[in-house]
Amino acid sequence: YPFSSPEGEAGVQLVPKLDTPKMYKVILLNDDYTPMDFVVLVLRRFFAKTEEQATQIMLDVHKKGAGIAGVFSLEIAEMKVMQVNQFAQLNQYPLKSTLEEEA
Ligand code: NFA
Repeated sequence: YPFSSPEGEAGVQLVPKLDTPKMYKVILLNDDYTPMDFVVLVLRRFFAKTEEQATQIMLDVHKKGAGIAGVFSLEIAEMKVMQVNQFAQLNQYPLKSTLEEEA
């Protein structure tokens, strides 16, 4: 549609946009009880981080209270949050992750 705007009066969408899908951050939250090694394991297992990457992210979460484990489409991000929270609960640790829409 080289000569027409995709939006009509009042910004109503006239042409379906093949948009870049929104991306979502999976945020890891700090707590006082989950062992550091367990957090590193989670980052390696569910976010494909190297030992070095996982350690850096874990320490960041530990010091700042929260940190980004990865950025994904909504469907994948929701699955990661479920997997992390379930795995932590199974191991009786309070570790939690949440979703946040990317800016
Ligand atoms: N704060 C936890 C501890 O001192 C480690 C931790 C890091 C927990 C990142 C959760 C997330 N054992």
